[in-house]
Amino acid sequence: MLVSEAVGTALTRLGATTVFGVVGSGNFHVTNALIAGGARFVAARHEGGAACMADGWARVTGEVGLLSVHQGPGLTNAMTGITEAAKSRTPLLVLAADVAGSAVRSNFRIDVAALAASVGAEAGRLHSPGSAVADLIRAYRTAQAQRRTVVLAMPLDVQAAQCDPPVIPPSPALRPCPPSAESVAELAAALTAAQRPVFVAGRGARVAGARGDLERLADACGALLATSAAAKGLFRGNPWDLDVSGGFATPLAAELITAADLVVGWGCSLNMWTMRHGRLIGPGATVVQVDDEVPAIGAHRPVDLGVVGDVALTCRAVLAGLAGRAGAGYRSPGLRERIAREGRWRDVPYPDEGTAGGEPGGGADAGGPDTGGGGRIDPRTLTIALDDLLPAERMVAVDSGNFMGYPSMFLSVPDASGFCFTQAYQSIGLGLASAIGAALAQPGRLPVAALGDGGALMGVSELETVVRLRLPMVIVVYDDEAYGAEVHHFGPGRHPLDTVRFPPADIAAIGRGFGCAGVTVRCPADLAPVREWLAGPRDRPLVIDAKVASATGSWWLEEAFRGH
Ligand SMILES: Cc1ncc(C[n+]2csc(CCOP(=O)(O)OP(=O)(O)O)c2C)c(N)n1
Ligand SMILES: [Mg+2]
Repeated sequence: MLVSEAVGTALTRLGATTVFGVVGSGNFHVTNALIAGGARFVAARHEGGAACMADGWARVTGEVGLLSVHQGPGLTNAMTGITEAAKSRTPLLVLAADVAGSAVRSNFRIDVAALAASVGAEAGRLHSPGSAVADLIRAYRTAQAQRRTVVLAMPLDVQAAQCDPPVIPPSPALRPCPPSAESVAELAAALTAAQRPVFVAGRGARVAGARGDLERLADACGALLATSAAAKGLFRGNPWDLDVSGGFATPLAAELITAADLVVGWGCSLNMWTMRHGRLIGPGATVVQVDDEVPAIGAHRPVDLGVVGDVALTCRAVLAGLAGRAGAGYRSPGLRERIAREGRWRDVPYPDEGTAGGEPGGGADAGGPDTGGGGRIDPRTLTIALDDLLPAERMVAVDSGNFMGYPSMFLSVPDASGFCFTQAYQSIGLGLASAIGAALAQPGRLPVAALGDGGALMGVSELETVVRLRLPMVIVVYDDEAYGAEVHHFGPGRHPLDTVRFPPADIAAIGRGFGCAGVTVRCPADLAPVREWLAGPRDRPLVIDAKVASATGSWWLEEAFRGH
């Protein structure tokens, strides 16, 4: 058989079910072999979108995402999405066609391995027809077992050569690593001594499926629970859940985390975002980090105790080691009541900065231009109203920009698999495509893509994909007619802002042009068509062009610029 067929066949035998991509001559045969083997191919309109879809899908399913691209520009177009995946430790395999080694004058020639390495992805290659299947299996298992993004170069001459039908050697199940007995004893002692312990769980806790174990241990020592933004939703429904720690933390969460005498990061890097550059760690607080990878420990913050081990296994071992010695810790009936009262952003009072307009905006199917009289809705009021309107079973994906805290803080999610937060590379324009991948991974949930107008227009080509796939997606665009992040960052310095401001764009009409329903929202009353759309049949996506008030920058933005 041809190597291209063997690669597709081997991938489906390895467990591949879904592949995202844009097909050109170089990945045509491999992609078709995948389909012939039973995989679903999802065509994107731009490789950057395809990469983000595969990333979003892999984050939510926990399985290896597959991306199939043409040689040269197919890969370079995908690089921003691949970088986000690599920095997020998404298990992703990129099937990257490449020119033959001898094609030194080919227009498509690039250094694939150097490109992959430069963004933190692993580089693999089909070295020869005889080794191709082994090269593929190695790349797939690296992505799977080490949660890495692997770019596999597939030279055209190797793909076109003959090879034996693939044989997949069995791979032994890998068990998570338990912590050492000494580490367990030290952490149990720290928890026993602590009066105000707080657990901050990150992506590693989510990947380990450790919610139940963390909750049991927290119950035993009276710890409060919080997550990094990437793990938002992990403790949803727990009465001691403070939600996200970091720039998006509520005033109550920030107060309680700062007052902790013990902070334990569970599969969480405790980075500048999660810990507000360390300001969420009170003076004298003991910091512990539990991670199954040695390099992660202390990488962002000095820690007093590092525990190398799987999060769930560590929880269980420490719980057994506590043997009822710990006290009530941070918990009291009064505090529980306070968390219930003040624990969500929507419970925090704010002055509504919406501006009154004349006419309401156009209805969902008005079809005409926005008729609004210039009013603008407060993004908090908008998001709280959407939180009330949208079904609780939702899948929220957020793009980057000044707006991004509003959906992250005011939209609740059912669990950590209901939130897709692609901010490891801080790129704008990824949100819509990652929402598509996440939506395909969670077909029972209402997908919600929350975008800025800048990111929405940057990634707009995938609106056609949302329509073509008939995804019942709500795409809410926080439209301030600007690169708001830059406006609010540089505005106070009285710099010229013409480069980062734009004339009004009728994004609802753009959505209708793609085949979506479109509604312009300038005040809460304009949301009535959203209710109608939700009533059904939801046979096409809904674009909400929310003309948002933006007199002031968001309060988390300052934190973001500290990170530059
Ligand atoms: C690919 C990319 N280009 C440029 C930037 C710099 N940048 C960060 S936020 C931002 C503005 C985004 O505008 P928009 O999507 O409208 O969101 P807003 O900040 O207005 O809420 C820009 C240009 C970036 N992060 N990524
Ligand atoms: Mg904007």
